[in-house]
Amino acid sequence: MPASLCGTWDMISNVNFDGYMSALGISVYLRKIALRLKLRKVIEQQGDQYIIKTLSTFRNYAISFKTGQVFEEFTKGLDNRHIKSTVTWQGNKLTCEQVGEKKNRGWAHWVEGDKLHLELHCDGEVCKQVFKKNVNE
Ligand code: VL7
Repeated sequence: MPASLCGTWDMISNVNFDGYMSALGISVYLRKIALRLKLRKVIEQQGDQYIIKTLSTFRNYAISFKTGQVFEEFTKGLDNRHIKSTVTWQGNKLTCEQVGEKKNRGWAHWVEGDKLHLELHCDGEVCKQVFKKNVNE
């Protein structure tokens, strides 16, 4: 069993978020705002049902899904695209494939020690974010 992703996690590093956002076609204006944000992840799980919230002072975003079942995702307030997403466990990584207009789009979450890792990819761009567990929330 992989380590639980559940909890509240606060971003401590963010590499190539700008490249990832560029690949998604986000404007320079929005990218500048987004780059300053300290994102928080709140992850809840009941069996194979998950909720992942991405929180910030600027915008929030949430998805809810069951592993192994394709779902319609609308990336509201992000790049505003409709995509078909599927989340599955690949070893210790919770991975999502996001099929739509953008090629090779998806993400993977995993836990290493007391850190939550997230790799976001789109086209050839890979963004790497690391989060530290927030034990107060
Ligand atoms: C979600 C943002 C940048 C537009 C606003 C920035 C506001 C806060 O897919 C993601 O998370 C997965 C895995 O944890 C679960 O949904 C990443 C943030 C990526 C892409 C687009 C900039 C405008 C960001 C919501």
